[in-house]
Amino acid sequence: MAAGEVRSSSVPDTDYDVIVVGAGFAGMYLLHRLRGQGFSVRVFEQGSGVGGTWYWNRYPGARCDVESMQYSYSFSDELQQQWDWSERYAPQPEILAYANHVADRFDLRRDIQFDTRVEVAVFDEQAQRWTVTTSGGAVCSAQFVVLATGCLSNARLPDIPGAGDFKGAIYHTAHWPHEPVDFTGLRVGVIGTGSSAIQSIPLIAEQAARLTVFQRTANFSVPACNAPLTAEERQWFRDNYPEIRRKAREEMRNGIFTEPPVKGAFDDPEEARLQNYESRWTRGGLTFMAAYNNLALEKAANDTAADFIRGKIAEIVKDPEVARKLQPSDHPVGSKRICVDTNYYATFNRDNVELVDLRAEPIDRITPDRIRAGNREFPLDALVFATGFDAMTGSVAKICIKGRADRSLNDKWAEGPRTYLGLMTEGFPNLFIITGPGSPSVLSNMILSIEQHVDWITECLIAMRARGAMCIEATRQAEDDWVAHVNDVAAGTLYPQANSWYMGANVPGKPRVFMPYIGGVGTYRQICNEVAAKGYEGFMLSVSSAAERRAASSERAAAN
Ligand code: N01
Repeated sequence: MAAGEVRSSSVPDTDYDVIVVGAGFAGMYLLHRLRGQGFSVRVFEQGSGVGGTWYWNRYPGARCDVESMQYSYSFSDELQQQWDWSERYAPQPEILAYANHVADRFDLRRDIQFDTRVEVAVFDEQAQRWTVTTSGGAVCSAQFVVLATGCLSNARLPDIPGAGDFKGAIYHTAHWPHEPVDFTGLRVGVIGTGSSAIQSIPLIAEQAARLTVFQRTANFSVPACNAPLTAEERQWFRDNYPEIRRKAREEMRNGIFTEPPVKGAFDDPEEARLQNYESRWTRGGLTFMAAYNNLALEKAANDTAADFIRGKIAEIVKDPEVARKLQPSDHPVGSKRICVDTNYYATFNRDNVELVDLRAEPIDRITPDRIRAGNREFPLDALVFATGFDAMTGSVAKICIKGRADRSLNDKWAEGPRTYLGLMTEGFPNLFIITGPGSPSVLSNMILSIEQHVDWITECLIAMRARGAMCIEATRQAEDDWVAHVNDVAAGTLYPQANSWYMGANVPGKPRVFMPYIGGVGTYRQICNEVAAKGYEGFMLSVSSAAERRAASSERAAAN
């Protein structure tokens, strides 16, 4: 059956309590929690294995930018005590091995159907259930659907003239082959200089005969300072996990346990400020931005951090003209996700690497064997698109989702995503989103935010079952208020000043809305908990009579 074709009247092949879309870290934990509470659950996953983003993003150098001792599940103490991370930032194969270990350890695979996309989900107002159609043509019904589709899972290929004509090897960082790619002796082009490019460029440069990097926007990157984890370091985390996890959940804005900033950039004299930046730089990682508490709020404060990084680039890169091109100048540091690298800037000192500034020399065309940019020709054997994602909404938009009155979610979100708490959207009852727009999601340690959403949704379903409630739906008012709050909080920061994927600015035609909630994971958790404690304030819960429920159930049984 074609994508988008709706078969809501079809007889479902199977009924479930919950259908989960995606078997990344969110879908896996949700399955574990819900199954433990006696709900019948089916997970559909388009890949052939678990792991979501870590299943697809296999490019050279792929690593998480949150330290592995923290970018890991906390729900099982045995798991966090027993799993041995080898490095401060584990490489992609190890994170994928961890996902597979979790799937085996908690016996998840028996309820996951791989190689299967959810194409259509339609809410049946009479039955108060979702009818879901998969790429295999199966039709299932469920009381609840949960979109665990990931925020960075819909890879983007830019519309560059002639891209389809290229006859050499073509790769996208987010759809990397499962077998190793050998660039030895090849002339390679990389388009893009975001996190994926910044991680892969140093490794590709070591293999390729010649590497040309096509940069449209220079990005801020700080060193990862990655290293093997010692047994003592691992043990320190293990001994202190209860407090580390608690602080990360409740006290850190981004869900990453670190020394929190206690003052603003101008509370230190210049010398002390530079020392502070230096010590953050040599420690490495995303927590560079936690040097001061006003870096995301005040441009002048932000400039001090941005100047520090620009200075580092000038120190590292030998050719001053190349260094100048690599120095970001069009956005505050951190307003696009800061990158974390190993030897990125130093790679441009290599004789076999060239940087092309697309602002000065735009790509004119891709031909069968080269890129033409400015008035120059760059012959290539292989081309790597490190061009990112249609973030946060892209994977949801690929599913034909119809809520009340046959209204499509894509229509509702045409001017930008609207949610209540990033968890639900009005008019689409019993449809949950994990780490959806309007929640901290991509501004946080994703696994921490995933666990929070999964726990909240699970508790909600348990509460509904206890009350005999069939349906939960965000009210229009609660959604309007939340969207206004999300926008207000973002407007008080420097984030909206960048043309970032947070804003949808990387996808031509996508509405410019700051999508994640920037109020911090602690505040957000508190709000979600209070909403639940007040009987799911801002949501409508409807209780069908027992007779109605029995009738619906016997109708379904007869149809099966
Ligand atoms: O994607 P991006 P990414 N012509 O969107 C350029 C997470 N992640 O895959 O900035 C030329 O950041 C585009 O240029 P511009 C992390 O959250 C995490 O690298 O739009 N260039 C940009 O340079 C990250 O933020 C990890 O002007 C074009 C690049 O392509 C997010 O994923 C690792 C172009 C895209 O950069 C996305 O990262 C990897 C065009 N037509 C990813 N279109 C870690 O955990 C786009 N570009 C470490």
